[in-house]
Amino acid sequence: MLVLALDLTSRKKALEIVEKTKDFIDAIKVNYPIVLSCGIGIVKELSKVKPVIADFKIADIPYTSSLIAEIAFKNGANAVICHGFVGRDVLKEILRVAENYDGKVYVVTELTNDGAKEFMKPFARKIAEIAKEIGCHGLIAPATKPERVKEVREVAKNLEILSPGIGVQKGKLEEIAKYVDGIIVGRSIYNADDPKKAAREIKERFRKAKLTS
Ligand code: BMP
Repeated sequence: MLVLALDLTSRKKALEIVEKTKDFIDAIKVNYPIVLSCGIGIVKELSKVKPVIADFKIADIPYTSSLIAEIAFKNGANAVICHGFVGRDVLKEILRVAENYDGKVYVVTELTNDGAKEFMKPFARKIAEIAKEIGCHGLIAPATKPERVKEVREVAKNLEILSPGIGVQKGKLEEIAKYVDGIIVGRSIYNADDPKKAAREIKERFRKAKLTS
């Protein structure tokens, strides 16, 4: 699975990129840049082309988190991404909303950036355990830290794992492929001279890496 991280602020450019890459991507991940620039309506628009993962990294009290999830699903998102460090009451509330829409909930265990080791790393394993225990659908784990993805896979068992950080952030696709179900890629695709070719090549690299791992 190749998820396109569509962190663009222009609706026109975003739709162009999706049109060019749609044969090679399996889902579109939207984050604050596109939704704050183009409005929540962009989710419905994109969902007509591919399933949309609303990456709002929800991290609030249960009530507010449930409102955010509700807005995402009501507007056509297939899945939401939330932070795990907020604890199980928040995750359960988001799951409750997701069930009403047959939607999925992905939980971030630890971010790809270096600074994540300061606070997130010590809790990543526990977050994965809780997400699994309460029935979340998947986890987001960092391609920049293959040993962390390996550990998350051990805990997650059959839970879906999506991994961002390939390309500009120098994540190690070949090393993480065997542990993950999908990769999330943004700039290496939408900033490429030929986004279609870039998406095709990354998808092929991932497929090969999975086959040989
Ligand atoms: P890029 O391939 O351009 O680096 O984009 C990565 C995408 O994945 C961005 O949307 C970013 O917000 C997201 N992401 C990440 O990079 N690291 C994480 O740990 C979690 C993310 O969701």
